Amino acid sequence: MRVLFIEVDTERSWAVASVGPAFLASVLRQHGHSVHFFRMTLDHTSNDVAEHVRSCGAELIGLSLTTRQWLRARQLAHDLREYFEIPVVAGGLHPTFSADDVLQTDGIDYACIGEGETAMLDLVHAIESGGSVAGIRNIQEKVGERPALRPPYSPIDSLPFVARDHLDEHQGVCHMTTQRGCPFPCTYCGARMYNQLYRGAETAYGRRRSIDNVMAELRQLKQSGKLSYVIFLDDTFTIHPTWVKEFCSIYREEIGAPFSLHARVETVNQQLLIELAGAGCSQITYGVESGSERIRHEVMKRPVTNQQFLDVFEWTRSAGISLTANFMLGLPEETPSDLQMTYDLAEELDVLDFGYFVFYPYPGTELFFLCQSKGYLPENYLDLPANHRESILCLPTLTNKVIGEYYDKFTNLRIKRYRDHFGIDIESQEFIAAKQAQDLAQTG
Ligand code: B12
Ligand code: SF4
Repeated sequence: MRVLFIEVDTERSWAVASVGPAFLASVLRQHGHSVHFFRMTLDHTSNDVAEHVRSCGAELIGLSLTTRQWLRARQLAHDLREYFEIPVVAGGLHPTFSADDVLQTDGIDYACIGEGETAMLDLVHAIESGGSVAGIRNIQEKVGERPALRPPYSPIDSLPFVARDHLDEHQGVCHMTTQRGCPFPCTYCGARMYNQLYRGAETAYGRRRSIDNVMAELRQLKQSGKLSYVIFLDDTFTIHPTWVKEFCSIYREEIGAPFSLHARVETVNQQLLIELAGAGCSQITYGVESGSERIRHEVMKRPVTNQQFLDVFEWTRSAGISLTANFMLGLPEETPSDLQMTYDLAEELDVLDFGYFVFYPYPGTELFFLCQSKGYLPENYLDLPANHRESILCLPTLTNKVIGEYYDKFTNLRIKRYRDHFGIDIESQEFIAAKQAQDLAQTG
């Protein structure tokens, strides 16, 4: 069967493309299906996408969706249905946790809940053979019950390497994932909700590829001459210190290309950072999120102190690794004085590269349910665009005006940092916004 995955862009600079379809594509190809990819950039209209659907002869369309992609994807699915009767399946974080809403849209026929590799294969076989889709685990139909879930894919090493033609990779910058799942309980995080989804399944959702398997993929990339930098997209690369140490020593010997990763301060120590730096780690992104220990501990379930951030940032710098820090503004129960603490911590951490985002309650997360139960979440939340600068919430402790003021303070801090470090004046807010998004797209 000819399957087309469409990536729906919502910002110019998020340019990696979803990793999920890149896994699905390689599994489908292994089974003889032909898989195509189309990126709907901000300049494309639904008509342009329809042209592509026609020219590639798609028989099934796959959409991979985070919540931010939902509004544009909903319109696209609706428009495509005006032209074709080609079945459309939506998967990814958003359909997983909002399947009923997603399936109410004209033009979306199926939602995939959770992991999609074998579910998509079964769906393709059913459609191709004219068989019934009912009863395919993980696939929810428009009308019908929530499907049973198959256990998380195991062993994870038996998955084929990702189809790299689905990723936007240039000049030898390659994206890698070495694991699925993150064990931490952060209440704002969409990713950790997979652990909840699969609670009680016969295989735990958290799985890490073996070092041999990851190295085999890296060697293949190196041999093809297409490897100059590796971006590890894993949620928290550093959760298994023994794995990481062993990986570092093999990577250093055999690959040696610089790489970046995401970590949590609780999962690193000075020695591990030195080993990572020795293997080529050139950049680490840490989520700081809030400078208020009350908000971090009580609202976000991140029991870490500000001093831990200061120590780890110092160790990271002294290991020679550059830092990116991410902050959130506008959390439930946050007050202006909490926001001030976040700003103060950002100043104290003295990071050149940082991202700052207004909190958005992703469906399925603990904070989503909290916002809903406390009446902070408007009923039409799925019709409201997620925006980095404004909250969709009605918070009793913060107004959008105050959140916006702090957002601007962060922007100004960024301008000041650039002026201090590079001696250049980057006054334009557009430049800052574009740089911020671009950096995050590079680092995930
Ligand atoms: C890598 C990454 C990125 C990359 C690539 C994006 C991508 N979509 O893959 C980049 C850097 C571009 C990125 C950007 C952003 N990201 Co991001 N990102 C991730 C991260 C860390 C890993 C994704 C990944 O590789 N997963 C591995 C694959 C294999 O898993 P998967 O995507 O879930 O796919 C499986 C199933 O869902 C299913 N499936 C997926 N798609 C489809 C499609 C079909 C048709 C089917 C049948 C099945 C199916 O099958 C797949 C294989 O089993 C996740 C965290 C996470 N662990 O999910 C956050 C995450 C997806 N990002 C998130 C966010 C918020 C963003 C940003 C908005 C960041 C921001 N600062 O605000 C931007 C904008 C992205 C956008 N377009 O909306 C949130 C999304 C929450 C939500 N509910 O929407 C997450 C969950 C992080 C979090 N902690 O909450 N991100
Ligand atoms: S550490 Fe990161 S990926 Fe893990 S649960 Fe917390 S926010 Fe999510």
